[in-house]
Amino acid sequence: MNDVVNPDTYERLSISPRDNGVFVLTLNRPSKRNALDVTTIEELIRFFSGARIAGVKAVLLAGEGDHFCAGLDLIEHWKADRSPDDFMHVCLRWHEAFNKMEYGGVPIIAALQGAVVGGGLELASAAHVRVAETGTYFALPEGQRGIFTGGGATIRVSEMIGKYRMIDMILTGRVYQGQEAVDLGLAQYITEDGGSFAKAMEIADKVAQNLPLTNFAICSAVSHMNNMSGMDAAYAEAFVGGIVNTQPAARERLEAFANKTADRVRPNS
Ligand code: 1HE
Repeated sequence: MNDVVNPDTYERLSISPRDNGVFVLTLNRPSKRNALDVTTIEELIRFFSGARIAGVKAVLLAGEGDHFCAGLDLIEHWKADRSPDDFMHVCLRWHEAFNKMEYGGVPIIAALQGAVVGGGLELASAAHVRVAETGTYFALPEGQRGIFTGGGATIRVSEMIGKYRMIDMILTGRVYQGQEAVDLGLAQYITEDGGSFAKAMEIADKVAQNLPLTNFAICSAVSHMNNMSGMDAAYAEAFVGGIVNTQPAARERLEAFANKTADRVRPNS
C-alpha cells in the first residue's frame, strides 16, 4: 500500500478505503470538536499531496462526533503565544493543505454536521461538494475571538456567499443554518439530521465512476480558470478539453452513446 493512504501512519485522521477507490477521511479528534492543530494540518497536506498518485478516486471528508470542525485549535494557539512570523507560517501551511484539496484533482465531498465554524468552514470550503444537515450551522467567530481568518475564508467563503455576507459573518458572528445556508451557497445539498454521511457517500460513489482524468480537470482546472481572465480561461479550457476530451478511455463511453446503449439525460421525475 502506498504510504500516503496507509491509515497507520496518521494520528489525527482516520482513513478507510473502499473497493471503488473512494476513501473516507475523518477528522478524528471529537473530544476537541475536531479543532485543527498543527498535526492535523500537516496530515491533510500529506494525504492530499499524494492522493491522486495513490489512485484515490474520490474522498468523503467527515468529522467524528457531533460537530464537523471547530476551526483553529485555539488552545494550542493560545499556549504557543506565537509571533506574527510564526502565525504567518501556520497560515501558509493551512493554505498549502486547502489548495492541495481544491486544486489537487481528486473530488472531495464533505459531510457536515453540527458546527462548521471558523477554520472548520475554511476546511469545508476547500471541498468540491458540501452536504449539510438540517442542524448544521456555519459561522466565522473570529471577530468575537479577537482574531482574523487565515485559512482562505476571505477567498472561498466570499466566493460562495459574496464578499459582504462574509464580512457580516465575521464582523457580527452571524450563524447561518438549514435551508437558508444552502440557498446562500454554503452547501449544495441538505439532508435530515444524521443523513449527511450517507448522502455524501452516494455522491462520492457516483463521481468515482467518472474517468479520473475527467475528474482531475473538473476538480483542478475549473478553479485555476476562475483565477484567470476570461480570454486566458478560454484558452486554457481549450487545452484541457483537448487532452481530456480525446482520452482513449472516453471512446467506450462515446461509443455507447452512439450505439444508443448509454443513459440519456432526463428531467427529475
Ligand atoms: C476546542 C475548540 C477549538 C472546542 N480549539 N479546543 N473556533 C471557535 O471559535 C469555535 C470554538 N468552539 C465552540 O464554539 C464550541 O466548542 C463548539 C460549538 C464547536 C462545540 O460546543 P460544545 O459545547 O459541544 O463543546 P465545548 O464544551 O465548547 O468543547 C469541548 C472541548 O473541545 C473542550 O475541551 P476540554 O478539554 O475542556 O474538554 C474545548 O476546549 C474543545 N474545543 N473548540 C481548541 N476551536 C487559520 S485562522 C482560523 C481561525 C479560526 O478558526 S477562529 C474560530 C475558532
